Amino acid sequence: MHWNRTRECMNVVELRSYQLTKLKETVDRVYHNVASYRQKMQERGVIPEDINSLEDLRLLPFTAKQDLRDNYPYNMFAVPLQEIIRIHASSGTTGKPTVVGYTRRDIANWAELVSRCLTMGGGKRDSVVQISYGYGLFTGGLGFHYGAEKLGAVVIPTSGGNTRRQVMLMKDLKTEILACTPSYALCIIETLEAMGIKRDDLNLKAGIFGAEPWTDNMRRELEGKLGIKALDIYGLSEVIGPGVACECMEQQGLHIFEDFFIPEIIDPVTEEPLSEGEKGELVITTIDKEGLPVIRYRTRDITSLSYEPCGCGRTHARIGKLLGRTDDMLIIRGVNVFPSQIESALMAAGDIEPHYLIIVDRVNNLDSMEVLVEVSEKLFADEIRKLEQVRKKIASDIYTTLGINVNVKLVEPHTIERSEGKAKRVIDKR
Ligand code: DLL
Repeated sequence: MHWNRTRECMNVVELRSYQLTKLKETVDRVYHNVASYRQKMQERGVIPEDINSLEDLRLLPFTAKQDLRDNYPYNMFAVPLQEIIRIHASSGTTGKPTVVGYTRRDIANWAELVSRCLTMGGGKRDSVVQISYGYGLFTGGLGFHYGAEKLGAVVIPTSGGNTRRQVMLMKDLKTEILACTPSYALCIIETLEAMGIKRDDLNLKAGIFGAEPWTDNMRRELEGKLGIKALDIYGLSEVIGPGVACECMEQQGLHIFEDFFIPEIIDPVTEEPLSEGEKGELVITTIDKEGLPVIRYRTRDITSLSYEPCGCGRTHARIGKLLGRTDDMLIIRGVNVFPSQIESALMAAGDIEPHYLIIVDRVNNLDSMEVLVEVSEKLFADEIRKLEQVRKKIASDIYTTLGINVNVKLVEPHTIERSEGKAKRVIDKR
């Protein structure tokens, strides 16, 4: 099933030529309409006429979140404000948020992209879609909303939170597709259990989970507990929001919609391009955006690219499941660790609940990592010896996969804070 076969299954030669045409238009537009792009290009001695092949993309300067901050709020918009009909903002942890703007056409294109993602999850005109991503400045809720409406689905805009009510509606209204963060899906699962609702009492078929890293092991947990196919969706506000890339039913990586975005993978330190399959920082150029086009935007997200044909028939390249953000990478006694790697090791250990918290500190000038993990009610009631065995096994599994010693602490069920949106899994006290 495809939402837009012409575009999603485009012959690759045609796709490249289409991309080049759109890239040239975009570069020309930002050069003339956005002072900071013009200035950066001038510093590099590049003019729009220099872009004559897709490889010429490399001549262009990178764009970083800092550029958006420096031009806060509107200076990177490529159209006058009268053409902007929507603003979203990404939740910066410090300082001002990053403000992004959409024209009417951008909103329509975004809906097209999210409709494609929902279709990947089996969504159809008569599907009941519950949107439990937060509505508001965050792009998750409204991004999904317009996509699901465009699909023609029955849209239930519950937003995040009020989980018991959320679950009641899910059951009564026979929700088939659930859209939320994977950590909120965990919270929903717990609430289902607390309310005595079994997965067979529900009508759920698929979950479209994203906005934060999650592992294949977590996927198995969510699929098993909800009896669904769980698909990964990726996106970021600066590029458009959810719908930059999404998994199809093959679950072998996320198709990045190449008729709208050109992906590159670079070494985050040297900024040199990496080849297919190599892990590095994802860089995205938008080629069909009016309000806020971005040129070689450094996402800080770590993944790899694959141009192998996919069983689903879509011709768009795929990015691997995201490992995490460069800024979330922890350096523990010289070893680079992503929280997702800890998640993988934990979930493989068995006997634990999928709720954990990583605490990093410096003790006597040495980095220390403590991992708090909830154990099942059953195990918690067990004898200390059994608990100690589980604890040791987890620590040794983490040592085997990551080569670092961590202090694993088993905690009582329901003691780690639950999340309705993006989970905060790391506390770095250093
Ligand atoms: O999180 C957009 C979104 C909403 C995506 C709903 C998917 C579903 P921001 O708040 O700007 O936008 O955060 C973007 O979140 O750079 C990644 O670091 C992270 N992220 C998003 N999707 C995934 C994913 C939305 N599937 C930042 N896997 C991105 C891992 C993800 N990380």
